[in-house]
Parts: sequence; structure tokens; C-alpha cells
Amino acid sequence: MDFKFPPPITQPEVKCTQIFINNEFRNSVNGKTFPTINPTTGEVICQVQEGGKADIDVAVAAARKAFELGSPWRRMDASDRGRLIIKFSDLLERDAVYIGSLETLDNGKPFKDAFLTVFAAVKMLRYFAGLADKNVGQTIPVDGDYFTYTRHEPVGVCGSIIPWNFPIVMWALKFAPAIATGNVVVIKPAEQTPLTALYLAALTKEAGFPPGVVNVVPGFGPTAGAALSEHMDVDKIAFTGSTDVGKIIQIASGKSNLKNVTLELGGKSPNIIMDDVNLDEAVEMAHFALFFNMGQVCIAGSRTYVHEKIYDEFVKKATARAQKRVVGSPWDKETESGPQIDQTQMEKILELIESGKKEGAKLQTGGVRKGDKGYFIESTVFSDVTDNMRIAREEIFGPVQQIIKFKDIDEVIKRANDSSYGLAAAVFTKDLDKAIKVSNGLQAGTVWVNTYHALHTQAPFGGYKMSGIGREFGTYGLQQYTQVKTVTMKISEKNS
Ligand code: TXE
Repeated sequence: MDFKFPPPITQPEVKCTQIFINNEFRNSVNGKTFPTINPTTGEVICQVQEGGKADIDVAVAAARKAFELGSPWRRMDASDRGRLIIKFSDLLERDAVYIGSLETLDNGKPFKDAFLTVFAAVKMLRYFAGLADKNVGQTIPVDGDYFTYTRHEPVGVCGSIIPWNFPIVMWALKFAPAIATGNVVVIKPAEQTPLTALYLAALTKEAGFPPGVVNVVPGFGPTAGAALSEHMDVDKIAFTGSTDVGKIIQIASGKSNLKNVTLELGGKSPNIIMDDVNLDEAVEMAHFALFFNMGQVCIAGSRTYVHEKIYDEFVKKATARAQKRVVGSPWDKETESGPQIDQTQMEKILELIESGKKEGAKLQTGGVRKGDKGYFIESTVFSDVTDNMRIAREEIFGPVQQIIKFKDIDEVIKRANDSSYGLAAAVFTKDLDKAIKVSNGLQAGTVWVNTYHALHTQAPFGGYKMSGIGREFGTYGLQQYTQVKTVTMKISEKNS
């Protein structure tokens, strides 16, 4: 896609603040609302209807009804499901400036990035739309006089619990494969970023999805999120968020109806820089790997391992690059980083920065809040970081780069793998042998060689170890939304 960046709408009108069930916006059953905050200013944008258990019950019942045998949705041709998704994607494209602006308002992402995420979602929707009528089963030559085939059937009512760091992309990522394969969804957006999720809900109605197929219930994790993951009539939960909550969701599944669970959780991704690289390029990529989206990325390259031969020079250049990073209003064209999502995240990050200082890492730059309005943090670089420090082990989810020294390849592979996480990893080198050795040796669902953040709709994504269960994106992602039924018929005479 060829991108032109139009100017944002700096004061976008908020059009949708209610719960979306059965193609209708409605208030919460108990009348509660909650404020959504503009992270750039710390001010309330508006009140949003707060879904709780009772609202989740209504949404699940609506979804279940839409999924009944013989319903318009179950009777719809797969190709028409694909066409509906395409229509929806066209509406996102039509409203990209508005949606991107709303995202910047609610999330604090620089507008340019927010605008691009709308198009990332559009691409994702179109990819899965194309797969809707290609979800084929098999005919199987079983022994005896039988005819056997498989059907890839939808799982049913799919709950999606999504985080605040990429609200639009996460929404599309949970929605598109579920809908392409004929499921119905109940989406719970993050409490920090409900606005674009609700506007997207309105667009599904405009696109023509039958009532009950798409439901969006904003609310909090321990209430609405828990009600969804504990629900006896929900068949699957797809979750992206913290490892702690991922565990709670897995337990909730076990305690309720053993619903299918896919989890995309935290990370502490190693980014290994060998001594044969073009230093300026490696510094720039390592900077991007960590600071993109204010460091609020599950795959952030948050352990930058640098070969001892180039370590000092790398630290100098990485520090200079961080000092040049433009942190400020997300509405400005030049801005590279906006605010962190909320006060809680900002405080978590500042506390981890303090721990880094206390544990003996060398603060090269940053390390403090920027200004006193909104949730901005100065771009921060630590050198002399060792593997046992909290900043080298815990997910910071903020603009804090850890630069760690290593000597040789076997040692760095071992140290990189010494983490409970295993989401992504990268190696920078011109030596093919080293690239292959490292990428084969790392315990991570995605490994990049001489690049970073190169995620593609067509290629699977997910975590090893405590970074998750299952894969999203690509045809692997589609499989998570179907169950395989084997049908065997007795026949009078089988012939080869
Ligand atoms: O995540 P939560 P938070 C990591 C990152 C961050 C930390 C905390 O390290 O600093 O998590 O962020 C819903 N039952 N990631 O508190 O709580 C919640 O409402 C059901 C990594 O925002 O995991 C939201 O919709 N649902 C990550 C979603 O879970 C519950 C992205 C994520 O929130 C729930 C975000 C419960 N008991 C944070 N409690 C990534 N992998 O990209 C909360 N939720």
C-alpha cells in the first residue's frame, strides 16, 4: 500500500460509547459507566458504558442465538462471509483518518503510527476474508467399506480479550479469523482504549453482519473479562495481555467448561548484535526494536546483547540516538513517541528504572518522567546491565533500553534462552552460519535476522514458554478457530 499521511482530526468526535450487542448500542444492565482517559493530558475524554457479568451474559446469549443451526449466519456461504469482511475492511479504509485520530486521542500513539495500524488491520481483514472459502477438509482412504471425510467446523462463541497497546490491530486479529471460519464473537476491549473498538463495532453493522455475530462489551478485566473467560457457554477465549492474566484465563477455562484457549502474552525478547555488523544500522534497528510504540510492544527487543568488541561504541551511539528521539504530542508530525498508556504503566516503568539504578546498571540517558502533564517518560538507555537485574528479566513495557555485553555465540544463546519468556528474538550479523546457529538455538516463536518487528499477516506468530499458547496470523491462526469433525459412512463397496 502506498501511504500518504493526511493531517489528523485533532479533536475527533466520540460517536460510540455504549455496549454493542445484537447490532444495537445499549447501556449497561446496572447503569455503570467508566471514564476513558487521554494519556497525552491525563484528562477524561468521556464516560463509557461499563459492561459487567450481566452484560456479558446478554452478549453471549445473543451470540449463541446467531450461531444456532439454520440461522442466517450458519446458512451463509463461506464466500459471502469473506465478502462481508471485505466490505467491513473498505469501511475502515474509508474512515482511516477518523479511526486513526480516535486512536491517538484514546491511546496516545503518534497519529502516523495510529493511521498505519488502521491499514495493518485492513490488510489482515482482507487476508482472512480471502481464506473464508478455502478452509477445506480432507477425504481419507480409511480401511474397510467406509467413506470418510473431515469438516473444519467453527468452534462457536469466541470471546476475545484484547489489550490497549494495539487496539485496532488486536481487534482485527481476533475478529477476522473467527468470522472467516463462521464463528460469532464477543470482544472485550481494554478498559484504557474502548473508543476505536466501539466505532469498529458500528462499522460491522454498516457492513451488514447479521445481529449477534459481533458483540463488543467494554469493561474491566476482573469483571467483564473474568465473566467471559468463566462463562459456561463460551467455546473459546483468545487473549492477548500479561502472563499473569493469561494464567488466570487458563485456570478459568479449566474450572468452567474447558473452553479452548489461545494466549499471546508477555516477552523479554533478546536482540543479539554480533561484531561484524554495520554499527550505525544495528544501532538504529535496536533503537526501533525497543522504542517503537513507546516500548509498549510484547515483542520489544528489550535485552540488547552486544558483542564486547563493539560494546562501548554501540552504547555511545545508542545513547545519542535515544537523546535525539522526539518525545511529545502525538498529534505532531515529527513526534516519534507519545505518552505511555496510563498512570499505572508510567509508575511501573519508573519503578523498574529505579531498580536498574539501584542494582548497578549505568543510566546513560533519560530515566525520568518528561513534564508533569500526561504520562510521558524520557527515552532511557542503561548500559552495564547484567542478566540477573530486574530490568533484564521483567517485562518493562516502556522506553527503557538494556544493553548487555557478551563474548561468544554459544554463551549468548544460552543467556538469551535463560528467560521464562519466548516470544521473539533477533540476531544481527553478516555471517550466515552464525545467523542460522542463533536462530535455530533460540527458544522463541519468531526469530528475525538483520531486521526487527517484521510481522506479517501471512506468517504465524506466538510464544514459546510463558509467552503463550497457540499461534495467530496466517493459516496457522485460522486453525485455532475451527474444530475438525470426522464423518465416516458405511458404504456397500469401496473401490480404490
Ligand atoms: O495487562 P492485562 P495490563 C503486559 C505488560 C504490561 C502488563 C500489565 O507487561 O505492563 O502486561 O498491563 C483484561 N480476566 N502486557 O494490566 O491486565 C484487561 O481488561 C479476564 C503485555 O494492561 O493483562 C485487558 O482487556 N481478563 C501485552 C486485557 O486483559 C482480564 C499487552 C489485558 O490486560 C483480567 C498488554 C481477568 N482477571 C500488557 N484482568 C501483550 N502481550 O502485548 C485483566 N483482563
